[in-house]
Amino acid sequence: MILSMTLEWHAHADTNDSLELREALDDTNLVWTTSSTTDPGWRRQFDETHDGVDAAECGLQAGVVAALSRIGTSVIGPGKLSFWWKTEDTNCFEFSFSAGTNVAARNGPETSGSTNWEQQVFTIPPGPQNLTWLFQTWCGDGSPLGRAWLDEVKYIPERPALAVLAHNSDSLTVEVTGPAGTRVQAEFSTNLLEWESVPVPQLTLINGRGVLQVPKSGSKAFYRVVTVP
Ligand SMILES: [Ca+2]
Repeated sequence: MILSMTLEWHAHADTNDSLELREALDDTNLVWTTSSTTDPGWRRQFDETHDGVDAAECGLQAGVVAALSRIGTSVIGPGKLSFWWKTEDTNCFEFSFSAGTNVAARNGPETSGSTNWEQQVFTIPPGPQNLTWLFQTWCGDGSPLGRAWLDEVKYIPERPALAVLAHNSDSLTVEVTGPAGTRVQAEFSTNLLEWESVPVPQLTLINGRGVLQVPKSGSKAFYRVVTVP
C-alpha cells in the first residue's frame, strides 16, 4: 500500500508547479498536487503571506456555480501537522481541510467565518494520509471575487517512517522521514521476529528526510528503521 502511494506521489515531484508550491508552503518534504475547475488555480505569490515571504494563493472567478479548487499532499503518520490559512470572503466562499475522508476544519458561511490569517494544528494518525484543502464558492452568479491563501504547512513525523521510492532487481530506494537530526539504521527480516541490520551506513535525517539504497534479500523480506544514538 505504501509502495503504490509513494510511487504516485513522486511521479508529481518534478513539475514546476509542485516545486513552486513547495517553496511557497515551506516544508521541503511535502509534494503538492492541485486541481481546479476554474482559473486561476493554486499558485505561489508574494503579496498576501503569513511568513512575510510567500504563500500559495487560490483565486476563484465570481459568478461560477459550484467552482472548486483543491490542493493536496500526502504524509505518513503519526505526526503533527500545522498550517496557516486565510479566506478573503467567508460569506460566499468556504475553505476546508480534510485528513483522509474526514473534514477536519472549515472556514466559511456555515462556520464562524474569519477573514484573518489563522493557524490550525492537527494530530495525524498512523499510516499514509492524504491531506486536502478545498476552496469553493457558495454564491454563484453575481458573487464577489474571493481568494484563499495557505502558508507555512509543516509536518513533523513523530517517529521515523519508511516509503519505497523505487526498486529494481537487486535493490530498493527507501525514503526515511522523521524528526530532523534523528539517526537511523535500516533492518530487514524474513519472519518479522528476527531482525538484521541492512549492510548500509547509518543515516542522519537532515531536514527530516534521508534516502537509503537497500540491497534486496533473496526472498520476501520486511524492512524497518530503528533509531540509534
Ligand atoms: Ca511561505
